[in-house]
Amino acid sequence: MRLFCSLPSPFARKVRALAAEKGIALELVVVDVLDPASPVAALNPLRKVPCLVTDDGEAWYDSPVICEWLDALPGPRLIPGEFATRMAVKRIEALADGVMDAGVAIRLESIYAGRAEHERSAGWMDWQWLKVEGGVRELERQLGERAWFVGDGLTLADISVACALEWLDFRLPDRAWRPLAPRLSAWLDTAASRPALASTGPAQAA
Ligand SMILES: N[C@@H](CCC(=O)N[C@@H](CS)C(=O)NCC(=O)O)C(=O)O
Repeated sequence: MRLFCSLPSPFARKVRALAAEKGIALELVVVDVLDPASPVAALNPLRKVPCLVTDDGEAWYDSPVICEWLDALPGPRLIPGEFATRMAVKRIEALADGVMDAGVAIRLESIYAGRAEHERSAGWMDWQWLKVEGGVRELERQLGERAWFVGDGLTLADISVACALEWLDFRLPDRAWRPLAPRLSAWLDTAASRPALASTGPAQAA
């Protein structure tokens, strides 16, 4: 199976970390999504990574769908089967994905080559940051004093949150989220040391 990705992408990292937890080997195909000639355009009409191409040539996107696909393969389940628990995991995943979406929007606003410097909007970036702050505060509330977001072990919820927060540290270091969420900040330092996360970290992509 081939995973079209960029190495710093937090969405692709979710998939890579979930696969690592399950012991699934993925062949990584690193692409530049902002290149109009990127091979991803022929696989995902939205021109985004990650995109998983399975051995039968089928292309799967986006990251929640790919995670479901991979989680159905043998190995520890990271998306619980029981409905209420499953939905709790999916909601945390959605919150983490929303934080990533807003963070990536800030990043693209500041680097997209098709935009002149005077076209970049500080107001738009601040609007996106409000979403990051809201998401981070809610994640802090949802975590509470627990070690895991849902239940008593690792799920896709924990992987998603760790990928979102480490990406913020990596790409948007001047916008501090940690003072907003001290418990989450401490939790991340432990969670990120897990081998599947440590081996896929954004700093390794730099
Ligand atoms: N909802 C998508 C979001 C993926 C996404 O935004 N990926 C970024 C890279 S981190 C991308 O490919 N951006 C290219 C673009 O927006 O043109 C997912 O969960 O996979």
